[in-house]
Amino acid sequence: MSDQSVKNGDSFDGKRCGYVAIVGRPNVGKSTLLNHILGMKLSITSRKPQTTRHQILGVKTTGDIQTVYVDTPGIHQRRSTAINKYMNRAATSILNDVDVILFVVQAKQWTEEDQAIIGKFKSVSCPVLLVVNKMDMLDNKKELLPLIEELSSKFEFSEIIPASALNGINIDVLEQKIAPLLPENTHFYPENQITDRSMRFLASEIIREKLIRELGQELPYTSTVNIDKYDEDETIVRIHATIYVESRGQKAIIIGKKGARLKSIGTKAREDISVLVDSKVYLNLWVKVREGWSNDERALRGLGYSE
Ligand SMILES: Nc1nc2c(ncn2[C@@H]2O[C@H](COP(=O)(O)OP(=O)(O)OP(=O)(O)O)[C@@H](O)[C@H]2O)c(=O)[nH]1
Ligand SMILES: [Mg+2]
Repeated sequence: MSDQSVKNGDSFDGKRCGYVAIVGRPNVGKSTLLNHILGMKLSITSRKPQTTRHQILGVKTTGDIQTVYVDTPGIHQRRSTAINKYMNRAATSILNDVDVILFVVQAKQWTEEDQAIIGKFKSVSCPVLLVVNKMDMLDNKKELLPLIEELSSKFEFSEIIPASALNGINIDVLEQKIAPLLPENTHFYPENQITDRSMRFLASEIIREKLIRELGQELPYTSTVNIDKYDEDETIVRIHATIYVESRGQKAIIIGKKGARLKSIGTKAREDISVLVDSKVYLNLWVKVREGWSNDERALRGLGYSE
């Protein structure tokens, strides 16, 4: 990524542009943070850990400053199935390729997984900013100073910023700290471009979000969504999508009594996709069983999990 930052002259007319990785363990609020910064729902979020599965770029251009955020899957230490490995790789592979790292943690919930991620920063040369998220959950604001002191002993962070991604607390401060750390550069993306991902991809993510939210703990972790067909004309976007699960039991759970669950997932997904594409949407959803896909490298690639 940084090879794009090669100077092509002496002056960039005050323009800055660079990559900012958003990393951390699952469920700390990385995607919520990106969405708040962009002022739109680009990256899916949920109460369930390991919601984000792929890197996703969110581009924000304000005057001379263009910041290219990279939301990543939560780095975890769970059982090492192929999909878990894929997600960890998607998160850690970019650490040496960005200009700034935002390390997101949850206030007062430092874990071994956080500690393990710190280990990965030893070999990076760019600044690491610590975002202590979910500050709104602290009972007493007096807890803040000792907390920051404790966290500052863990690594040489360039900044420690207490924030709430959900309520937008201190996010403007965070953005102000990032801007001067970006290299002088021409902008990589047109001013109005928000992501590198296709509508097709974003639609599949929205369906996955509704699945996660609708099923909560019941959701088989091993489910994924494939867009089989995506057609648009002036009046409507038509999408045919398949939810893949690993057993007939999982399929029955998702479909629900008389198809009620699948219908609800479909309705909610259609509403969100419609906002995103700014058009009427027809969504046809299927559920299919594909045994062992989450631990099968070839099946994973077929379902879009490729680097
Ligand atoms: N109270 C509170 N909740 C938050 C805050 N930020 C995020 N959350 C909630 O935390 C949960 C996880 O948020 P996500 O943004 O999906 O977390 P993530 O780090 O992207 O998670 P993965 O993609 O699974 O790694 C959601 O239920 C969010 O609403 C915050 O500042 N305060
Ligand atoms: Mg996420």
